[in-house]
Amino acid sequence: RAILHGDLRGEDVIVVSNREPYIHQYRRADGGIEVQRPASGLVTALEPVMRACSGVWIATGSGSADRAVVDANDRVAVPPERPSYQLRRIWLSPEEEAGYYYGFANEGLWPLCHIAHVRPTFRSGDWAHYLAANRRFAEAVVREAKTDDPIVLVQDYHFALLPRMIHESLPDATVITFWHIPWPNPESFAICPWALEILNGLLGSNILGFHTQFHCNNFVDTVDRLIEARVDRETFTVSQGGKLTAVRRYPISIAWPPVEDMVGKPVADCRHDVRAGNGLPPGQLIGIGVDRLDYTKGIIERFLAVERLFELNPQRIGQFTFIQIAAPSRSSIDEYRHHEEAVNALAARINARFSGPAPAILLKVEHHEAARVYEYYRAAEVCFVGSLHDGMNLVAKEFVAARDDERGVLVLSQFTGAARELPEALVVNPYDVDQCAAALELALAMPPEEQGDRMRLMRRLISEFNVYRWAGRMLLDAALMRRRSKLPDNPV
Ligand code: GDG
Repeated sequence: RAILHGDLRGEDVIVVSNREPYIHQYRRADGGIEVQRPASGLVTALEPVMRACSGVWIATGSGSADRAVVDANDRVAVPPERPSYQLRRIWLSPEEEAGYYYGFANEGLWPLCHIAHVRPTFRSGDWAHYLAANRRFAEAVVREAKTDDPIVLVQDYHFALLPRMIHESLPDATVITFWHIPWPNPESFAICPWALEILNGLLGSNILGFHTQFHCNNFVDTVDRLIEARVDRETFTVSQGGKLTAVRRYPISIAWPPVEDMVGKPVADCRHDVRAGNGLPPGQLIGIGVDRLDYTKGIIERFLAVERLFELNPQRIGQFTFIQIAAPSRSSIDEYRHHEEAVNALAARINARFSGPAPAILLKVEHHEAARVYEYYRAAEVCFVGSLHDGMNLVAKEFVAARDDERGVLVLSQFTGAARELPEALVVNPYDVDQCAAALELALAMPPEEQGDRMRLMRRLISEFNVYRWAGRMLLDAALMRRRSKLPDNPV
């Protein structure tokens, strides 16, 4: 955290993401405005960084009361309880949002980059909106920049064209782009009709970051295969028309130590309240899943594994309940609505087969406060992260951070970035229902000493490789580049 305060003091820092960190929802009866923190891994990771270094965060306005709180420049100071940076809102029309966000970003790029066997949909109308929305955010960056060489942190697949646009208007800006989702192999990526535009857009960045080396390799292979650029595999840089982009691995993480509000309630009270609040008996064994309701998260496969657990271990019926927190997400897209129906139907079918005195599966499709999510983490015997494909997955790290009692077992999909850092979890293939069921049983039967050994190793790793280090390493690399570029060309 010191790096962020120290090295960035006086720097002109701008973050751009689609999702805003605070959503002003509605005016309450007492006159105050209800503010929600969205369920988003990107926001979870970047918000503590922005609190530490201040600056401006540009994002799409999304709450019904968002317009009511901004000044004439569409800015509001946040966090609401202790303002330390500016949130600058961009207003998109329903058509722009449908084309740029739901259409190209979430029906095109999201399935293109995740191997979850959902076919991407590409429409030229969506692409036109994507291009226009990127242009609008680029204009906002130029307006918000206080100097001609700001540091701009561009976030995610919504803004693949933005780095090049910023570079054209502010050639001295340092653009650090972070791609929060996987990058597929060149054959998969090449089906996108605008693959070249996207690659050229991203290569406007000075630094392009991914969670894993595997995604960096895939990106560099894609560039090598599809466009005219010089790729240096020793230094992992791409140069195109005199512009150099460093492709680097920066595994994202969470704040450490965890925020006091999240872990302040004693584990015993969390255990009691979660069981009592859900009508479960005091000694009930609990498994927990926490995800946006998204087909890449493997919720269906997880439920099938729970069903198999009961088939193979009938003594667990009525003794074990799997609680799935599923935050509604992108529900105006057909694929997501169908997925929600399938998840509901499967939970009902398994409950009809296997509920004893307590249900087999408790599916909670609603947004929960972050402190409530942590209460569930602290109450559970096992946390099951079953993503079919995931850039990193912060739920895995949050569960570990929540367990200062050094108890609880993490079952973790091998297709998450997190599995590369947390080998002490029970690492599974989420498509292998039998293996996942066996891992669940192993977790439920694991002796406390072994739980403690595994948990301590994972906690040590996350405490060291926390989100401040993620941001700090990127910004240090950027600072080094800036210093180098300011040296005279011929210092003789
Ligand atoms: C993308 C990449 C990458 C979930 N439900 C609720 C809630 N959450 C919070 C979790 C966690 C976050 O949302 C989800 O983070 P993930 O990392 O699991 O997933 P994505 O949103 O898909 O994030 C992912 C991430 O970006 C960061 O780079 O790790 O691979 O896909 O923090 O706790 N939070 C609240 N209520 C909920 O109901 N408050």
